[in-house]
Order: sequence, then structure tokens, then C-alpha cells
Amino acid sequence: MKKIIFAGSTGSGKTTLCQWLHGEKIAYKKTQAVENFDQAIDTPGECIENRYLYKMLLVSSVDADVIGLVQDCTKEDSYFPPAFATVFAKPVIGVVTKVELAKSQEEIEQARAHLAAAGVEQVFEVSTIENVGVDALRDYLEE
Ligand SMILES: Nc1nc2c(ncn2[C@@H]2O[C@H](COP(=O)(O)OP(=O)(O)O)[C@@H](O)[C@H]2O)c(=O)[nH]1
Ligand SMILES: [Mg+2]
Repeated sequence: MKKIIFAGSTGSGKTTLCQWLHGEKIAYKKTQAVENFDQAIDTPGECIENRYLYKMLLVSSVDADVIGLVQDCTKEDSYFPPAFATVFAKPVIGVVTKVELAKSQEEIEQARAHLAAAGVEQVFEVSTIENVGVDALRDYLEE
């Protein structure tokens, strides 16, 4: 199984994805530091919200096989700079989260567009809470 490192703004659903991937009870907990799981690496939102912390993300990504950029579809803005994926010398995928909360298909398309601009090679649309799309993500990681 590929090990994935999640990066994305605070509240985008990174920790919940880690809990889901590991069959843990979904419980909210603010991520204060880079956290190592068996199959995933969780990072605080600050890593992407502050440019000077990009380096922390890069260093942490060394132990991962794939980078997952996480974009909440209920948020209009994105912190990912254009072509951000190119800083990692590894495959970079996008994960659009909270799709069950999208008020329209447009919100999901906008999230996809943010991730495409960041240069991801593939996008998964998921709702961890409603169990939508997460199996496709797991299949990709198990490939
Ligand atoms: N409705 C909904 N809420 C979600 C989903 N994924 C995460 N959340 C909620 O969003 C909040 C932030 O999630 P968290 O995983 O801690 O985000 P992180 O800051 O990126 O680690 C929590 O209250 C989660 O329960 C989802 O797919 N749907
Ligand atoms: Mg977190």
C-alpha cells in the first residue's frame, strides 16, 4: 500500500481522512504537528497556509509515496499556489472533501479547478462522513 501525506488548509478534512484510512473512530482533534500513521502522514493546515512552512511539508513528504492535496469543496479559496505539485518529486493527487455538503456541482468543479491549477494528476471526490468516494481513494492507494 502506498503511504500518503495529506496537505491542505485547516479544517479541510485531512485528519478525518487519516482516521478513516486506519479504521479509527472519527473524532475531531486539532492537528498541532506532523503526525505519522501506518499508511498516512497528517500535517497541520499551517504547513500550507504559511509559505515559510512549505519546507516542513517537503521534508515530511520524504517518507511518503504519494502526496494528497486536500481541498474542501465548501471553501471558495485555495491555498495551493499554481504548479505547487511540481515541488514534490513524487506523484501528487487531489482530494475534494465534504462533497455531500456541496450546494451545487459548481462548488465541486471549483475545488477540482483549484487542484488542477496546483498540478495534481488525478482527483478523488470524497465525503468521509457519508462514506462517498473513499473506497476509490483506498483502491488507488492499494494499487
Ligand atoms: N460534513 C463533512 N464534514 C467533514 C468531512 N470530513 C471532515 N469533516 C469535518 O470537518 C472538520 C475538520 O476536519 P479535520 O479532519 O479535523 O480537518 P483537518 O484540519 O484538515 O485535519 C471536522 O469537524 C470533521 O468532522 C466530510 O466529508 N463531510
Ligand atoms: Mg488535522
